[in-house]
Amino acid sequence: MRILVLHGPNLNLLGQREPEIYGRWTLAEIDEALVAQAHHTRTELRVLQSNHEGVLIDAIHDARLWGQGILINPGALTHTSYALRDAIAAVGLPAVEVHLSNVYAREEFRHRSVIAPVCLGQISGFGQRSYLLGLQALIEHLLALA
Ligand code: CA2
Repeated sequence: MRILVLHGPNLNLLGQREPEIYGRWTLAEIDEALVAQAHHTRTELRVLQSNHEGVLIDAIHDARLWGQGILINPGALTHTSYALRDAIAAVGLPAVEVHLSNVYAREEFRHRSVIAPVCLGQISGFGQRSYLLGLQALIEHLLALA
């Protein structure tokens, strides 16, 4: 199985700023933990962080040719990007949305995700564990289809 893991804008700063909100793990540490977890089910991850909406959209389009699912933290694009939402809907790959922070316990503009309606589900508020829980849910979903 092959899964695309996408990290959206500013997540490259993880571990360097606002640890009280986003935790102390760097993105490289999160990716390492995801790859280790995926390994148990012989799942290959292709990981990308970008600060550019179009780069994320291109990666989603490409995943149609090689992947079975998408794990995504869209960052602030969660709340604004109909283009990212349309890309996920267009490729039709099962996607899971994850957030480090509990977006519903924060500012009101973070309470709405335009991405969530085209995902299998959303996990929010468990720090780096949100990613691991999201990956587990996605892999279990894909295995149930196989
Ligand atoms: O909680 C999450 O994972 C978010 O997707 C993070 C986004 C935010 O806009 C969403 O509402 C919730 C922000 C990512 C910025 O990451 C930073 C990391 C360290 C320092 C500053 C920003």
